[in-house]
Amino acid sequence: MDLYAQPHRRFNPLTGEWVLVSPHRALRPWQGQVEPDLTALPPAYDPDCYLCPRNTRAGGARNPDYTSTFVFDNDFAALLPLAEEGTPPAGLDSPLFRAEAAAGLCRVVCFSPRHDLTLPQLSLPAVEAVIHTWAEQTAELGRLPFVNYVQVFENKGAVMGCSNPHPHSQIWAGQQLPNEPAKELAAQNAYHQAQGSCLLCDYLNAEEREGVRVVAANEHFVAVVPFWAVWPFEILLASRRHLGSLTELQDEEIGALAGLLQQMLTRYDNLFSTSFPYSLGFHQTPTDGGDYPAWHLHLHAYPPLLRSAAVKKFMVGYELLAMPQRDLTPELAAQRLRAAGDQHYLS
Ligand code: H2U
Ligand code: ZN
Repeated sequence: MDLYAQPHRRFNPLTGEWVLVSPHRALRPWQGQVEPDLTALPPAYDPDCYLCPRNTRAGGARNPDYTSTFVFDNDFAALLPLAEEGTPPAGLDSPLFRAEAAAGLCRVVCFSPRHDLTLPQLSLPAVEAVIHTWAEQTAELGRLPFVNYVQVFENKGAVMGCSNPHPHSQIWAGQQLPNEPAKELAAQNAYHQAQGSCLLCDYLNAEEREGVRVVAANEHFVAVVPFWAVWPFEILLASRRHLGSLTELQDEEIGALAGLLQQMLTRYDNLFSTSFPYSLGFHQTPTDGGDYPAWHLHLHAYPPLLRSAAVKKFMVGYELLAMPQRDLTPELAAQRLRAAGDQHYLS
């Protein structure tokens, strides 16, 4: 079987799901060169932005004159701390109509006072401050009795449904393990039991030996387009050291993570000379007090763009009804990201 020419499916060992790869469809010409999009560069401060320093938010609260990261409770939180436990209402006690209370807390983390600077454009110390904040929030929220899992994520770009251009991330900390981490927990535990080693430690070693899907790496972290990537330029970034949570990162590792995150996001922006949209987030150990020796801290980045700043991949049709599918091979995607360079196109 030729993985670069023939339709085939690839297995995602982290979720137990398959992706269909159709490389023969991607043989059409690649229009690599694109003009930088300089038309809509935002101002450093926007008086109408809900997240800029000193401005009033949608909920009526006023932001402080912050100078580094700024964290606040989401004014429109999807999870609330006081979920009512107990018997569900009549009719909801059947296996066909299951529901349970879901407590939690949602916060917003502004990266910096600057309305115009995304993660790859901030200084390295500013990105380190963001990672420190994510780790502190994970520790603080994880200690709450009703929080058993802390999801740190950034949703960037209007095309991803991001409602505010001021660079920020979100944290949803909840009572239950959500679907994706739950699948990964089961898969990592099963692999650990069967092989006696860590799935992602073994995977990173194998990827580094092969090299073709590695986008960037440094002393402490490696970023690859995973063998089983679903999104065209999907990236999996993981620590070389086996650790489970952002809270376990040492200062030197935070510096290395900031550097590699900036480098991969710079490559994203350079690819189509645009501020690259994506959803990214960390998968880390649950905070229910249990031991999770098989869990390996990692970050997923899921960007929707396919061929240019304007051409997006849609997860519809076969993907919605059967399984995800891609044309561009992960190996070619990694090659293009390596070729995109690590000097930001706006710098
Ligand atoms: P996005 O990351 O999808 O843009 O969402 C921004 C979040 O910020 C969203 O969850 C919150 C929204 O509820 N928000 C506030 O809490 N206060 C505001 O004044 C504006 C936005
Ligand atoms: Zn702003």
